Amino acid sequence: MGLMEGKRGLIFGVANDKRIAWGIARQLREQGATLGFTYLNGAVEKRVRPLAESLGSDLILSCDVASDEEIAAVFKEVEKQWGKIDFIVHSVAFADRDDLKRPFSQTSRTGFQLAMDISAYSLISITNAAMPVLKEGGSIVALTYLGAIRAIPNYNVMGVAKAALEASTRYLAAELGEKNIRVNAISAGPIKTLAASGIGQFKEKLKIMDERAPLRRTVTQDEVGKSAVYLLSDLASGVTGEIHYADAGYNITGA
Ligand code: NAD
Ligand code: 0WE
Repeated sequence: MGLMEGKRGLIFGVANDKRIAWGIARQLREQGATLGFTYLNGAVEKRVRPLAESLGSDLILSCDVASDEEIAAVFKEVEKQWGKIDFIVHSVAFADRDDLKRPFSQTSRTGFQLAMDISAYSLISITNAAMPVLKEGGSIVALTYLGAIRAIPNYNVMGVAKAALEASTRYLAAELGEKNIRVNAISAGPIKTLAASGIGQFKEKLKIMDERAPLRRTVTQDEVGKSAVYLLSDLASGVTGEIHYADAGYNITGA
């Protein structure tokens, strides 16, 4: 019997089959979870719908996490269709591309606000809106990156947003523990096929990581997915407020 048998949950941030959220979805499904998906907009929907359906999902909803109204509408619909849920995956991040290139000190006020809003505040808003459907407790997992705690070249304003996301994970965990809601984050190592691969010398960095990380390689989407299964399942029933490194050990040696 699967570790997630009888559990239902929602995944924010599947855009295509290369993404971390998709590795997580696959692993959750393999363990018997029933999945719902949200997508950013119509352009993304075209790719997400067939993927979601291939995992037997029929709850596929539009949600721009910049909008509290859209987030509320998602959980209204979830309540209508499912009544309650057991887990949520937050796999959403966005910063202005220029802010991942120019010197960090030149980050604009609006660029800072955008990165913070989409990449960090959205976890708080989603958690708050989910409270009515997390009736019997639950588990929430967000995706973060080492740039939250180290100054990684070019990660810039995203690092600041991830620091806020990690702190939010701890504050939410502290508050919601009494309702048996656990909140954790997975700090994933850099993954080869990503939107950010266009960013300065990323390929070269990945190669160096392959040589220096303890496992002498990068992690895969499915390995991050297996960590998510652990944190979302009853295996981690005593774990909350944790930043879990699924990164082939890269955080301990640097790369
Ligand atoms: P990705 O760019 O595909 O993921 C970002 C997702 O956020 C996309 O699905 C996009 O549609 C969605 N999104 C952006 N703005 C949105 C909005 N306003 N409303 C709703 N959705 C919105 O790339 P990914 O690499 O799979 O990243 C997923 C998560 O993992 C992110 O939080 C990222 O920071 C984190 N992460 C990625 C890596 C990596 O190397 N790829 C490493 C560590 C952590
Ligand atoms: O969190 C991320 C990237 C998230 C991201 C990616 C983009 C590209 C497209 C946020 N906003 C945007 N905006 C866009 O317009 N990662 C952990 C992957 C990543 O991004 C980097 C990295 C790594 C690793 C950027 C610079 C240096 C390293």
